[in-house]
Amino acid sequence: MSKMLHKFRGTLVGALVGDCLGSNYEGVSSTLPWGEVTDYTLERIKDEKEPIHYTDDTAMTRAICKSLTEEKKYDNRSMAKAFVQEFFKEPGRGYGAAVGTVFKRLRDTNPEDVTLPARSQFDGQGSYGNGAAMRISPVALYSRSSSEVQKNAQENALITHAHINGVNGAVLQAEAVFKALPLEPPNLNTDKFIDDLLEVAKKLEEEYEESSKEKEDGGHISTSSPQKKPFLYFKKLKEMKELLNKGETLEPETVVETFGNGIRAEEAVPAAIFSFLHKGRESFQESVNYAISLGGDTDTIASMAGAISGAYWGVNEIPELWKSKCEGVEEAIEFANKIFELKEERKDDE
Ligand code: F2R
Ligand code: MG
Ligand code: MG
Ligand code: MG
Repeated sequence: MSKMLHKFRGTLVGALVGDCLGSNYEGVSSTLPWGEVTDYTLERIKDEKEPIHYTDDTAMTRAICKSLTEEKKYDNRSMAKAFVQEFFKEPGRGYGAAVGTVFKRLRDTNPEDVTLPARSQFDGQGSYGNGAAMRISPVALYSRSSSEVQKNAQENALITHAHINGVNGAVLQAEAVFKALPLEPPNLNTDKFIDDLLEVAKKLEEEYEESSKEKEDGGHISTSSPQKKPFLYFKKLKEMKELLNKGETLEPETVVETFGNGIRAEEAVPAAIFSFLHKGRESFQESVNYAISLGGDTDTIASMAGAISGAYWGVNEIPELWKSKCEGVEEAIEFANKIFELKEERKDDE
């Protein structure tokens, strides 16, 4: 099997197992002892008779995979349709409280512009939830360049999340997966990885500040809300670089104090990238267990850390136990195969 196919499978299976295992703890208010997490993920699940179910994180990731592989191209209308279909087929997968309204409006009004329902949420602010970031890994697999990753991730996020922090979180998560794909473990240059993401964050947040100024002068802007904390992701990534260079195992409490662990994209995305850079350089398993130990939005943080770590390590480095216990692994592998083929075909168009 080609090394890259191994990594494509690692990305989607990594996102899936992170979601399934993390969902056991979603919403716990504090960090979790390491022993509690590893006892669950490495021992207690051995006794599970039923598959461990995936949640909305995976349901939406599957919808993106379906749209890409059916259309054989990135198409935002088709993405919106796939989200709506997936949601109404299984609305009980633990979706965010507000996003269902977006799907209902998309279904009932079929707007020409599929970003319209999301833009009216939260008094026109849009959602800053992590729901756009949590599903974005297939977009990173499909896209051929950083600029394509950014464009597709942004468009995709805007279907449900109009708040700039929800959108930029999705772009940064997609970029993290995209940048992990070509790396050869176990030699991870964390400074270089963060520097590349810092560059992306700086560009995104500078563009936003510029367009906000233009908006004040009557110009157009794609997201609806003001950035209350300018250069938020850029600053968090800078702090991440400093923390990582301390060269010691960081207590989850310190990490949560720095980045947060909640449902906001601005918390969950940095927490996931950090879990990969801090523990994912050791193994896939450590990365996901560490992400869960942060507490809070554990399924989503572990799913995003799992996607990046899976892109880095490849599917064979994901514990067999996890692959055997989680619902939907076979299908994730099939989607990875198809997106890999699609990308190979698109090489001819370059
Ligand atoms: N929903 C959950 N977990 C809750 C419990 C689930 C339980 N296990 C069950 O089965 O019932 N998890 C999932 O939701 C997160 C992704 O959410 P998404 O897609 O971003 O949704 P939404 O509704 O857009 O945003 C989430 C909430 O954030 C608050 N919020 C967002 N923007 C806001 C704004 N501008 N102002 C004020 N509040 C805002 C709202 O409370 C939203 O409902 C993932 O964790 C996924 O696993
Ligand atoms: Mg979930
Ligand atoms: Mg969650
Ligand atoms: Mg072709």
